Amino acid sequence: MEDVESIVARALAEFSRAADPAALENAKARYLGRSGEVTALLKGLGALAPGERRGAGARVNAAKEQLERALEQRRGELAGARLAARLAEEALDVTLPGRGRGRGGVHPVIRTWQRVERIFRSIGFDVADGPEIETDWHNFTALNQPENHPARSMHDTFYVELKDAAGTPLVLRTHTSPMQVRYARMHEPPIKAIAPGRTYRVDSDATHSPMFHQVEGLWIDEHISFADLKGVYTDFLRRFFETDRLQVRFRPSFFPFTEPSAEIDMRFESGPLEGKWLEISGAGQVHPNVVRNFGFDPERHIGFAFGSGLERLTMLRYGIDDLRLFFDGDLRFLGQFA
Ligand code: 2U9
Repeated sequence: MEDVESIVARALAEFSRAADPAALENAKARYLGRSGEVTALLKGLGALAPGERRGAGARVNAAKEQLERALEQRRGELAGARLAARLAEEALDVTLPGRGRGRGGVHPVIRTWQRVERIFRSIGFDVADGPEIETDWHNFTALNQPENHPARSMHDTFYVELKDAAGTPLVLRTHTSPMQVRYARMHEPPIKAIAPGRTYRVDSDATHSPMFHQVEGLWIDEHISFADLKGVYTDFLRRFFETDRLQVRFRPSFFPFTEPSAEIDMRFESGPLEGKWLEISGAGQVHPNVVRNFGFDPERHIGFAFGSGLERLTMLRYGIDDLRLFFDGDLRFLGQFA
């Protein structure tokens, strides 16, 4: 039978070869486990003659203790090696400079909004502000939009579950005009104001978003004409697009809140869009019924109004060809305006 010393030598060699805790525990089982080699020696002591038993017992027990100490030591070494590997892998260089906070930027449509406000303020226009959830009266009735007008349908307008004092459902404003109505009813002519803001319509495709931005202008006075409207709007466009080489034309049109009404087109005389007439706005003389709803006498006060889409102005200014880019939140696009 193999002597205790050589079993111990084999066990010690296996313990030190074990590269991970699982291999070490397997090696332990082979020697100190229930059917391990050292355990077998201990079990075999009973079969020895009483004279030999004491000496053999002492040797086997000493071997068992030696192996247990070696096992503990190797467990410690493997745990230490594992910790060292993790520390190396997850090392942090605390001397590196911090990443800092990302710098945000103003959304391109909001840049346009701010730019439009600045230009109109500089030519004497005030800026009106008002609620996005509106009464039916301010959004439609005051603007000469009759009861059966298709814009009032649920297909075109978002209704909310709240109602006004008369029990009529409130709407998400479909244009910024109700702000102009509120402003006009709180001021006396002459009135010069723009109303920029978010507006909502049940519409969603490549060229329409259910939420979009408008800016409307309103000018009410005693002796003004289409010439004043054209002069102000042309001046605005030239400053907005930073070029005097830009032409403006009016084409007849129809809106319930203006009479007569016009579409405003513009044409660049140079640049990538040179020579092409582009629709940019709607406009007109404020309808006498609307002037009456302001509380003014249409025989005395005459008003001009225009309305433009802020997304459209932004797309033409920066050469953007897809409306959806404004609403996707893609930083590769938005970062260009930071
Ligand atoms: C009041 C009275 C009249 C504003 C006007 C338009 C014509 C117009 C559209 C342009 C693109 C809206 O953003 S858009 O889809 N607007 O065509 N807006 S006249 O007329 C008003 C406004 C307020 C009290």
